[in-house]
Amino acid sequence: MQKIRFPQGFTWGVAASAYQIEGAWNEDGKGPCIWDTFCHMPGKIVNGETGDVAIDHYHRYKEDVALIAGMDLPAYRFSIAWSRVMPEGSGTVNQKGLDFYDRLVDELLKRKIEPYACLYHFDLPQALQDRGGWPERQTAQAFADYARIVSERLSDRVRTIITHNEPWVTAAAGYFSGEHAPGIKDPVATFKAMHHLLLSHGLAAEAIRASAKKPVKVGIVLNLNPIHPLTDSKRDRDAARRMDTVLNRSILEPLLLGTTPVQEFAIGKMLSSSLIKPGDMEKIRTLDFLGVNYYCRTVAKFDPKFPVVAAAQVHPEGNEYSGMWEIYPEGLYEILMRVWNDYLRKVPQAPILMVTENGVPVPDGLDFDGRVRDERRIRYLRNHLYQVWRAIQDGALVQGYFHWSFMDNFEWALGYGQRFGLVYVDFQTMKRTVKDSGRWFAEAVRDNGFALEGG
Ligand code: IFM
Repeated sequence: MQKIRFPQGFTWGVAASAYQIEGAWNEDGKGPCIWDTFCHMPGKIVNGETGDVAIDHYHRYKEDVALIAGMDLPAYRFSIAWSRVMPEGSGTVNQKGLDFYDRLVDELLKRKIEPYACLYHFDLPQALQDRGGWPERQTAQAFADYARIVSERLSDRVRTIITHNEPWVTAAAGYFSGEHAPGIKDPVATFKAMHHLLLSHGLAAEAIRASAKKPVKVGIVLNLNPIHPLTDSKRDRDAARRMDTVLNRSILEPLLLGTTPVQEFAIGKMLSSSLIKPGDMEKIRTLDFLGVNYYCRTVAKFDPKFPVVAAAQVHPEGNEYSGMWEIYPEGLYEILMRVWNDYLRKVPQAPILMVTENGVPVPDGLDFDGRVRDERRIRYLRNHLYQVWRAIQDGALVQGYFHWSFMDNFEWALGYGQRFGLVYVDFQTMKRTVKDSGRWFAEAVRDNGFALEGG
């Protein structure tokens, strides 16, 4: 039986985000965010569900931190709700909102859990959306002001501050497909939003570093997928290449190389001269930490119906799927190697590279004895962690892995139906139960590895 071990000092953790777990949507001075508005609109979310209460983490954070500690997990990635800290998105600071994150960080540190704080996980203050949202350049400046306020309060204790979680999803799902808040479907707005999200990263990084009380690593977390053509035809290969440009290169290149491939598309060419101001690209190219969120690959075929990319995602028969996506562990190896070889190896000071999300929705339930036997998630974990380990063996300096998610929670437009947690949550009583996968993961963390057999 071969046992694999991760390098010494490898960071193990779990991840979550504010809107998906906190609840308390209008408590202690919090202002509304775009997800509050979106969920309250009929027909947007499965079963009309909302994050109003979510899993009540705002009131139960001590219990939740105790659970993380009980599983001996050394790191926790959480996000801060901008509209809790600044109800209007700019201007007045809500001390009670900041106090919550202060208490959360103290509780984590008390239990020797390293906090990784993310400033933005899809939840723009509604007041800023009312002024145009991410397609407006001023939102990037507002974000930098907010980043400074958080940094002034938390940087004496938080050593890694992440500006954005999945800016590509913020732009594409929020402004292109409209599946996410604010529910807009406009390719021009999407391109603008994408640039301002990246710019806001650069401006925030500057603000954080200038205000930090102690050295802090500033990073970003990206959703990256390998894109595979459905067939070997030139049309499908070109379609996959275009999708790769939009999905992966248009984010990686500005952040790591200071260039952008958006001019490869007519709309990008048309917009970029007015959108990208002198100095923007230099500001964007700044990273101490790069997180990769990996869930699946994308299989693409030529389809002229789709604007911009003329490519569509397909789901070939015979592959393995979860409630949301294809399960394809090898893709994690592929994307890590690509990020390492094509980008990080080429930059003079490579940022720290970690997997910051990876997980699977499984329709878990409590068995008669109160246990959750989620074997499918254990298999998923084993197979994906093996690919992380392989990437490390092949030279990619991957320094950590955070599982998504710690607890079952609100899965955006899909509501509470998709359970991603290592911890089962009864959404009526809010009782938390560590699943079998949670125990398996805790054991792997304690051992810094696991036996390959049984995968
Ligand atoms: O739940 C989300 C998370 O908010 C961002 N990354 C993907 C997860 C699963 O969809």
